[in-house]
This record gives sequence, structure tokens and C-alpha cells, in this order.
Amino acid sequence: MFRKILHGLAVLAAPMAISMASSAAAQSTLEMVKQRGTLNCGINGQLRGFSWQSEPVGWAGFDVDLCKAVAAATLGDATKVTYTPLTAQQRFKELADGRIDLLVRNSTVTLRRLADGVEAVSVNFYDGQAFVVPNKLAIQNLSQVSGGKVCTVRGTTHEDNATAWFRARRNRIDLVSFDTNDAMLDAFFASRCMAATLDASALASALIVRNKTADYSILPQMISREPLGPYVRRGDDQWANIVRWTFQAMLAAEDLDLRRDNVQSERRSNDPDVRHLLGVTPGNGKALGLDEDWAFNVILQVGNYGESFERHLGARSMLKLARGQNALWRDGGLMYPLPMR
Ligand SMILES: N[C@@H](CCC(=O)N[C@@H](CS)C(=O)NCC(=O)O)C(=O)O
Repeated sequence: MFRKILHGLAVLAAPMAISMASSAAAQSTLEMVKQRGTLNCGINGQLRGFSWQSEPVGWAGFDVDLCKAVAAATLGDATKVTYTPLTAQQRFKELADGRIDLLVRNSTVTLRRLADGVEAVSVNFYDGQAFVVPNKLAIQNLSQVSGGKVCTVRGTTHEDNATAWFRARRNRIDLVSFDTNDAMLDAFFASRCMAATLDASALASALIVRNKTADYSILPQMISREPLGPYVRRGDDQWANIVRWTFQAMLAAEDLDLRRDNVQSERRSNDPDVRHLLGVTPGNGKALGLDEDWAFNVILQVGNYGESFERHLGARSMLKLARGQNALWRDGGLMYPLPMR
């Protein structure tokens, strides 16, 4: 009898032991980042304005700022980031396999990507797919590209979008796909294609970096919506929330006019929204598993959304992109900060 009970216990105990071992091994992403002391962030690396490396600045850009912001929120230090440049094709596998904690790589939020097991937590840039053509071809609108060769990057949303757009108009194009942006642009500027297609922001960046604005034009027609945003691995809700609310803190800071140069003194503000955001009124930090000054660190070290946009993409940058759809909702854009309560 006793042996029977013992046996029964052993049968029960075995799965318990396995599940305890696996829960001890399954550290949360926040714990891993803290233990490592650095955030592993996957970026593009070839896209001036979004993620780009230069001396003596190091990595800089609008996407890089979001990596820095998450490091400031979680580690209190925006410089504690290890950047990994990834191709379009590699990016989601690197995230799913745990080699990066966060992917901020001009990545469109789509149904298939989410259904495939990664999680998009925000839209940090509303974009659309555009086409660039050489001025010498005198192309005025996109249908004139029908039947021609179009250069594109493998593993992007652009291949399907472009094929579908022409097919819907009973036309076709000859897609020529490359693994990297640089290889694609080299081919396009060497006249191997009639047009090249990318996110409009990426096209603007490429023309400026390669000094081609005089001889090439971006056609005004956009064929898709490309809501770009940060991705995290599925299955760690706390981490998803940390990234989501770090981005929201940057938007809320713009709305409340909290900037790098005034956030210190604004800690004495009487505005309840400011006090909640900066952790003077505690609670948000605890809810996310972070120090109460997490958002204060983001704003002090990286700045608000508008500051980041202007620095890397807007008036104060080489790209000189208009805020457009990326303006705050009260200025007619789509950026709508959620309540930080
Ligand atoms: N937003 C699109 C496109 C993203 C993308 O990868 N774009 C190309 C053109 S800018 C790129 O970044 N290429 C760089 C590379 O793969 O090396 C997507 O998520 O699929």
C-alpha cells in the first residue's frame, strides 16, 4: 500500500520537477536584460535617419532612439545597447530565436507576421510604399512602369504589394529582388531596373545618401500603408508592455511638452499627468516592474517623440521629412498617446 502511494507520488512529482526546472530556466526578458546589463536590439543599419553608424557619433537614428529609450527605461542608461544590423529576411527569426530582445527595423505590422509568432507593440512611423524612377525616362505615374523591371528587397512587404498592385490593374512587372538595400540600389542606379520600390522614407533616405536627388524622382503615388513599428517575441507580456509604454511615454512627453532640456525642472510640476508620467506620483513603474523614474530617464536621455523625429528625420536632419501622418493627433496626424495611468 505504502509503496503504491510512493509510486503515485513519484508519478506526480516527475512532471512537477520538470515544470519547476523549466520555469526556473525561463527567465523573463527584463531579467535577462538586467543580468546582461545591455539590451540586444536588432536594427537595419543601412538606413540613414533610422539606423546608421558614423564616427564619432556611433549608432544614431529614429529607430536607434527607440532602442536607447528601452535601455533608459529598463537599465537607466540609454547607452547600454548592443546593436545587431539585420537583413529583411533574417530579422524575425533572430527575434524568435532570442538573439535580440527587441527589433526596431522599419518593419511593417502585418497579419502574417503576427500570426507567425512575433508581437508588434506600437507603430512608431506611418509610411507607405513608393517608387523611384530616373528623370530621363520622363515617367509621370506608376502605370507607366507596367511591363518594366522593378528592383526590390527580398523578404519585405514590397514584393507582394507591387505584384498585387499591377495585377489588380491587369498589368505585370518583372520583379528583380536583392538581399540587401545596398545591392538593390547599386543595381537600380546602374540602370538594371526601370524603377525601384521601397518604403517612401527609405527612398528619401537613399536618394540623399547617394546624392541622387537631381536625377531621380519619387512618384507621388503610394501603393500601400506601411505602419512601421517595434517587434518583440511572443509570450512575455511584461516585456511587450515595457516596449509599448516606453514608446507611449515619448508620445505623451511631446503632448505634455516635456523635453530633454526641461524634464528635470518639470519634476516640480503640479500637473497630475506630468507627475504620473515622471513617476513623482508613483505607480506606473511598479505596474511595469521598472523603477518609478523609467519614463523620466527616457525623456532626459533620449527626448520626446517630436524631438527624436526632428533630430533624425525632420527639419533638423538631412532628410527633411514633414511630420505628416506622424504628427500628434491634435495637429492632424495619427500619433495618439494613450493614457499613462
Ligand atoms: N517595411 C517593409 C520594408 C522593410 C525593409 O526591409 N526595407 C528595405 C529597404 S529600406 C531594407 O530595409 N533593406 C535593408 C536591408 O535589407 O539590408 C517591411 O517591413 O517589410
